[in-house]
Amino acid sequence: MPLPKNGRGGNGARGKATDGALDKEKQMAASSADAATVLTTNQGLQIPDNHNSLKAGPRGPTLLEDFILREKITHFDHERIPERVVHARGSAAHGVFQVYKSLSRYTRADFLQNPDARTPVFVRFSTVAGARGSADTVRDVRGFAVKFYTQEGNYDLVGNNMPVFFVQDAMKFPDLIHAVKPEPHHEMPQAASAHDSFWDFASLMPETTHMLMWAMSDRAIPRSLRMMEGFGVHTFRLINARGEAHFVKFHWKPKLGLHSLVWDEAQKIAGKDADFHRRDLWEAIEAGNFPEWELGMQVIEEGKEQSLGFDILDATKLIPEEMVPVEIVGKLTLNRNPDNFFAETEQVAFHPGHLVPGIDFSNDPLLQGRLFSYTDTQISRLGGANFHEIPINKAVCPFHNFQRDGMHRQTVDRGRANYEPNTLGAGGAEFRVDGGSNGFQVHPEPMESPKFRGRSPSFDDHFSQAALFWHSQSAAEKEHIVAAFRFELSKVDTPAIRQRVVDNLAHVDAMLAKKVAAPLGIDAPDARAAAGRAGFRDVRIQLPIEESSALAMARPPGKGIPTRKVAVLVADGVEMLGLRPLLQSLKDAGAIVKTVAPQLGQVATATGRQLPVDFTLANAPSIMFDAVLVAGGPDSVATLAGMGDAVHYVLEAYKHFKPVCALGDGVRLLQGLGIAAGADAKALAVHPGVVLGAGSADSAPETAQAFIQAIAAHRHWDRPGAAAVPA
Ligand code: HDD
Repeated sequence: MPLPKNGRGGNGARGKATDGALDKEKQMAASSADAATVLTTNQGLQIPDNHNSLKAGPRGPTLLEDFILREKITHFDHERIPERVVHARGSAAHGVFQVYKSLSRYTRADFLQNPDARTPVFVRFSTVAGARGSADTVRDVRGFAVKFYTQEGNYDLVGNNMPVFFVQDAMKFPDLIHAVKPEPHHEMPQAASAHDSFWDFASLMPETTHMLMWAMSDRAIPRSLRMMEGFGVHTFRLINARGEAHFVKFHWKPKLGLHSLVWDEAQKIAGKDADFHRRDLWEAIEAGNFPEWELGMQVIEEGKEQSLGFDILDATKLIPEEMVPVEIVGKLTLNRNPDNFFAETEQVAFHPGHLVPGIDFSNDPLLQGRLFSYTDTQISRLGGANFHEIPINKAVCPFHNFQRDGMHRQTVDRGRANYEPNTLGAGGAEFRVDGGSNGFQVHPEPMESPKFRGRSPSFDDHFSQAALFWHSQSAAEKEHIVAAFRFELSKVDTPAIRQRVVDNLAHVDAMLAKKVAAPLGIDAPDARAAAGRAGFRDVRIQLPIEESSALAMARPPGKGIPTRKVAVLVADGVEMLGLRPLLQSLKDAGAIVKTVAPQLGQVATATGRQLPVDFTLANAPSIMFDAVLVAGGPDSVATLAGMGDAVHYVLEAYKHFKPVCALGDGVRLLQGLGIAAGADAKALAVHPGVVLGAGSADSAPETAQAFIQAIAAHRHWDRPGAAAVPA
């Protein structure tokens, strides 16, 4: 490895970021292996027979001397490493990050200076509670961890898709995770918070209330990893070249908009396709539909943070965008799938303490605890202190120090000098690092205070931001939150725990608590009972706003429908005249259109041609799609109308508030299901998100426009009768 030109004052000359995007790819390629042409042992010995062990005769026992068999089995026996204690299930991709303009005003971080510089990144998304093999669409927080391979070292922004956290102090993290993970006596339930121990803990820790609101909201069941926001959560510091500091909160805003699933749908997908999010990310990147996020920053001048009213060191608080706007500063694009899941996605090691000059911590006690945890966990997970040498973790800039040896050391350090200062190193000149203005500089935050084990009183308010979140939601989102609390608490066996949760919720909003409690077989919520319990503090800060639109997912519908998936239900006799131009319009708008039929192969069209079939009704149910289109043609529709699977397909899409479009005779199918009422297409009472088309070539543009608009709106929550459709 080339040594950096270290002079006095640490890292001297280092490459300035220009187009670094390929650096990581090249570096990874240097460690990659292609498919074998001959088979060898790990020592390079060619193996002529990979099917048979060495035996004492054709029917005799296997011989201990079979070193080839032993090497193969031994390696296999050790193929697994411990999964992450949290965030075990994840999916990742490579990409690039670029700032829109220099951020030198705020930070000296090299990768945030030059809009032409492309910094390679590796991003891993994850669920928190489930094991490595658990389902993707469970109700959970999602991890959003970004590793920037900058010319000044790796910078990791290890965030989540929610801007706040359950607890305020790292001291409570192991308790939180023990409580949410499967219960220790029987290891159930998998990847779910809907059980006694989680809600027992949560109900005894009112500081969890704000995050509970997020976790029970639709944010916890994203439609796609590509359609969720990300947050650095903690307050960090940016330091500019003059040493001036600003506090900062980081945001990732998805270019595809913010979208969720419906809870019933999410649960079904978990069974039908446990890899739903992983597959979606993989396929989008393979198809060249590179997901993008914009980086946003809320910047607060040091000294001004006091005026916010709450403590920016408290990770259960966010800064409403109405109080400090989010400045959009750059773009992240994911454009390459990993070559090998284990080598990259599994072995990547993030750490909030992987910093670059110009970015620093705050004193958030949750963040401070994380600074210890991540290296420690990597040592246990990746088997030693040299995990920075694993290709996916390796910095693209030169790195050098006198940390040596240890398990699985890759680097062959040359020479005698493994200490500093020295004169026996390269060139014989004295090598000494003793300060200077290069490299990472500690922000000299003044600090003098007696030691203290406790919480700052400025962390005492647990409800005002939970209430802000609740009041900011749309009517549909509020309903979903109530339903989520009810679902989770109905799985809690101990009535006293259910009671404590709703008593706490009464401090957020009386109506919310009452609605949640109604079907739970417990007493009406009692805010006073909550206030009387140990650990409860009824402290409120006054927020200058009562609602924040950025906290709701409901937004004005976007115009585009890129990568939205549309199922087209067809059977023999399908009428193509109006269908073909409609499908073309959908594809032109960026949608992914798939034909779904009773069987694979082809269906015969009304004119006797062949239409290829992508999926069967059974293997790609409506929950795999964003919208459903029932094609026309009397025979095709008659076949579908007679099939339970097809009828269920349409009803289920309707129940999940998805756009449903029917052409020609397909309209009758919808009428029969009560989704559209009326005698003819013109006189139909059309429900929100239901589009009816004549099925002719002439009417195709109009139908396409209406259907595209309906898909862009994603879900149609104001649809009547959806709840009445059997699940
Ligand atoms: Fe953590 C992993 C995010 C608090 C201890 N955490 C982990 C990952 C993400 C987060 C995204 C997965 C990284 C990957 O993909 O490999 N964690 C957060 C956020 C937190 C947070 C946003 C609060 C704001 N975490 C937190 C605390 C502690 C930890 C308070 C311990 C004191 N987290 C860990 C860990 C993990 C981890 C045990 C498990 C695997 C790993 O680190 O690499 O160290």
